[in-house]
Amino acid sequence: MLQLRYQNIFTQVQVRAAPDMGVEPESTNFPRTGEPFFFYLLGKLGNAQIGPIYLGGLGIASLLCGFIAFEIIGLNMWASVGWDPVKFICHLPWLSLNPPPPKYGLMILPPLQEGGWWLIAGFFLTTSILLWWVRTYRRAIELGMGTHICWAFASAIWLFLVLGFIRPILVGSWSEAVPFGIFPHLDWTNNFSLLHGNLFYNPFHCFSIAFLYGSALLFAMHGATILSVTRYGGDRELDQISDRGTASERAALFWRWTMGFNATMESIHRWAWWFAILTPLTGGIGILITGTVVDQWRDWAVMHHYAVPDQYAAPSLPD
Ligand code: 07D
Ligand code: 07D
Repeated sequence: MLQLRYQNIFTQVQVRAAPDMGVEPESTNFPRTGEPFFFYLLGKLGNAQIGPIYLGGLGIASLLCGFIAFEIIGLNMWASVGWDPVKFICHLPWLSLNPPPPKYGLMILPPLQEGGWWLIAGFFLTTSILLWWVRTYRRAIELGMGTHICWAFASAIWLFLVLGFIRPILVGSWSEAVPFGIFPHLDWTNNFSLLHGNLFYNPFHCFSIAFLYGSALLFAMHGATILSVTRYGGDRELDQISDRGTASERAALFWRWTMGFNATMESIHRWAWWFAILTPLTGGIGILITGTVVDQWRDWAVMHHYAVPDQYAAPSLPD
């Protein structure tokens, strides 16, 4: 038994038992579907049991809208290479479905080939994401859980809405929104920064980066800490919150020794939650104020004395 535990370094021992159906929620509008089954290799990554899954009306509506958006994007991309299947596969990362050009402003339905399809796909993608959000909220309530996960997801949706909906409306043109496409959306990101005088000088981009890096660091520290005290029962994190045991004592002591301060078994999760949430939350603020409140970030930074004015000036040549 002990040997098995150390062989499976990525997960705990896999226990073979009857599938666990989980708690029965008080009311559901659909029965849960599908017989649970076991997948050995997935058990190496997490739980080997797949299902039962509960989709419900919201889940089905969301998947349907997501599928429509995905199809519109995919078919437009395929059409853009003359319906050649080989080109479609080979060029996929570079293919794009673009928003309407600036001349159409915020027109509700410009010609389909000039951004109309982008608007329709955007509508279905946004509906799909919002419906999925409601689903997460409803499932959490149904299970008697807090709604922390839903609010974290809402923070990502905030950035998504700012990028593709709220900011384009504020500046009066869909053309400002992000295209659908793998590399095209990276080009958009680069161009956005260039057009607005280098996003690095936008303090909210700085906040977002600090929280992003901070999230990665906190996640690594927390994951590593828990794994390192698992032998003392530290992986039963909730038990350690309500009844601090030797695992949390050791973990806390480690961080007090190495950096002078320790989070608690509970507060580390609040730290992680806030860092993750603040990444897109501050990011969304940064994008929202770009081109609306501040147009050129480097100029703004020079004005506020945290950039030097002549950094990019051409060197003066001798006569
Ligand atoms: C690991 C969870 C799983 C999610 C995955 C992504 C799709 C897109 C494509 C229909 C961490 C699934 C991908 C559903 C399918 C089409 C055309 C999450 C994990 C595996 N980006 N971005 C990527 C999205 C923006 C930026 C990758 C989405 C902004 C940079 C992937 C959005 C800006 C880089 C992707 C979005 C921006 C990426 C990997 C929405 C500024 C990369 C994502 C809805 C924030 C990286 C080639 C990942 C890359 C990358 C998806 C928005 C910048 C395709 C869905 C406009 C600089 N982005 N992105 O793992 O390799 O996320 O690009 O807002 O370097 Mg992006
Ligand atoms: C995209 C939230 C939306 C996603 C949702 C999920 C599906 C389905 C399917 C799972 C990510 C939808 C889900 C559709 C999934 C399956 C199957 C969150 C998203 C709702 N930057 N930059 C950021 C850095 C530069 C630029 C944030 C670093 C340059 C722009 C982040 C560097 C230029 C924007 C960040 C760097 C530039 C950003 C994103 C370094 C380009 C944004 C945070 C080291 C040359 C975005 C304020 C996030 C933002 C953003 C990091 C450089 C441009 C912290 C580390 C100077 C235009 N950048 N960046 O959570 O918020 O994204 O900015 O150089 O819009 Mg940046």
